[in-house]
Amino acid sequence: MPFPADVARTGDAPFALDGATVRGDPDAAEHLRALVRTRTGVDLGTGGGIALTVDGAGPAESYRLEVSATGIRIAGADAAGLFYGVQTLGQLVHRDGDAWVVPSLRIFDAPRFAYRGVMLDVARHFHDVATVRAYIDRAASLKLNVLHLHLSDDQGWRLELRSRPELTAKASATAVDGAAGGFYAQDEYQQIVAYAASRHMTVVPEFDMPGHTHAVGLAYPEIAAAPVVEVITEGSVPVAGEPYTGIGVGFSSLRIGDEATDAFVRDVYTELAELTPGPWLHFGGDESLGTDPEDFARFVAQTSAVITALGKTPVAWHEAGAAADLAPGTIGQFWGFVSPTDAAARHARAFAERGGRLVLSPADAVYLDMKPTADSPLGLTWANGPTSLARAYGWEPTGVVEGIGEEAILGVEAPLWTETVATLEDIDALAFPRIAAAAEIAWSPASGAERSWESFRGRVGGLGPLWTTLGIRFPALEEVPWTA
Ligand code: TNX
Repeated sequence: MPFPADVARTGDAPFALDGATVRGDPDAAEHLRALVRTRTGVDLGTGGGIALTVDGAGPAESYRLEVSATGIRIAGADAAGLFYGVQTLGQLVHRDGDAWVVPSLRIFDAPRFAYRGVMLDVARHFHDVATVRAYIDRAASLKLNVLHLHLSDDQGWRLELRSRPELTAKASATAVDGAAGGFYAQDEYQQIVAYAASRHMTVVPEFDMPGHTHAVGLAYPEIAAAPVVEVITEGSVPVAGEPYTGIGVGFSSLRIGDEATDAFVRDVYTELAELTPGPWLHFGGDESLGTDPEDFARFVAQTSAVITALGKTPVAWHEAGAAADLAPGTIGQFWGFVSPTDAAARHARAFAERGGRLVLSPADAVYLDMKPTADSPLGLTWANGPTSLARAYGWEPTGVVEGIGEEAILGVEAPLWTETVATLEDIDALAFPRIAAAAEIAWSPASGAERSWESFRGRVGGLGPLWTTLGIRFPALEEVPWTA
C-alpha cells in the first residue's frame, strides 16, 4: 500500500527474519531496523542477509525489491526510493506459525505523481512538534512526500517571525473553542523541516491571505479590514481586535492597496523563504468572501510575484485563478468537488494556462476532516460528508477538471483541517484509513488488476496489524475486512 507498479511472486520459500542481518546504506538500515523491531521484536544484526543500496538506476523515487529464501535486496534509484523500498518491506513482514517471514517476490515500483501530499491545519488547533513528527512518520510510511502546513488562519498565527514579532506575541495564544494555542519557534520549525527531510518529505508552508487573517489584525490592526460578518454561515461572530475562537470562514481580509500591507507581505514571505529549503511557498487565497473581487485579484497577483521574486514557486488555492495577472508558473490547489462547479474548473484551468500545474484536493473525496461515518464524533460534513473510504478511493485525477490531464497535474494532496481535531488520536481517527486511498491514487498506476476497490479494501485490512504496532489508532470502519 500503495500498490506497486509491478509485482511478481516467484514461488520460492519465504525469507525468515529471525537471525537476519542487514548491510548497506546506513540511514535506510536504521529505518529498517526500527520498523522490524517495532513490528516483530526482532533485532536485525549486521551482515549481508538484507542488502540496501542506492544505485542511481531508474526514475526518481523508484526502487527494486527482490526477496528469495536466502536474501533480500533493495536498490533505490535515490535515497527516497530506497526508503520507500524499506516501507514496502515493512508491510510484507508477517507471521507464519512461530516465525516472522517475508514472501519471495520481485517488485519494481515508481510513483505516478511527483507531489503526493498531506496538509495539517495547525491554526484552528495547534499541533506540537511531536505530533507533527508522528504525522510525518505516518504519511511517509505510505510514500507521501509533501507536508503542507497551514500556519495561519483567523484563529492564530503559528510561526515565529523575527521581522514581525507581534504575530506570535499577540496572535498565537488561542485556538478554536478556547483550546490552548501555540506557535513554532524558528528552531522548532527547522526541526520539523529536517525531520520531514529525513523521511523524504518536503514542507510546503502556508500563510493564508488576504482572507483568513483575523489573527493578523490582533498584531497589526492597521493592515486589517473590518470583519464582514454577513458572510458567516456557521460559527460565532468575530470582533475586531479580539481573538477568534469560532469556526466561521470568509469574513476577514487584509487591507489591500495599502503600503503597510505590502510591506507586511514582503516581510513574511521573505523570512519564510529563508527558513524553508523546499521550492514551494503557499499563500492561501481561499474563501476571501468579504474582499472586493478586483482587490482580491490585484492582491493575489502581487503576492505571487513577491514569492516568485524570492526564487520560490507560489502555490494558491484555486480561487486565485480568477486573477488575470497571477505570476506564470503558480501552482493551483483545487479543492472543489470531484464533479466541480464551472467556476472552480475555470479557476483551476487558469493556472495551467499560465504555465502552472495543479495539485488536486477534491473536497468530497480527500478532505480528511470530513466525517468518515455519520456517527463519527469528529469531523465536518459540508463537502457532501460523511465521506466513506470507498468514495475516498473512487476517483481518478485526470477525470476531475476538464482539460486538466496527466501533464497538468503536479499531484494529489489530502488536507486535514482541524476545527474538530485537537490531538494525535483525533488526527488518526480522521486520517486513517482514508489517507491510504489518497496515497494509492497519488502513487500507483491509474489502472491494473489490483487497482480496484475490492483489492484496495482487502489490502487496507491487511495493514491493521502493522498500524496497530505502530501505535496508529485507526477506526475499524465496517467497509474494511480487518485482519485480526
Ligand atoms: C474550507 S478548503 C476551507 C477551510 C476550512 C475547511 C473545512 C479551503 C481552502 N478552505 O478554511 O477549514 O473548509 O473543511
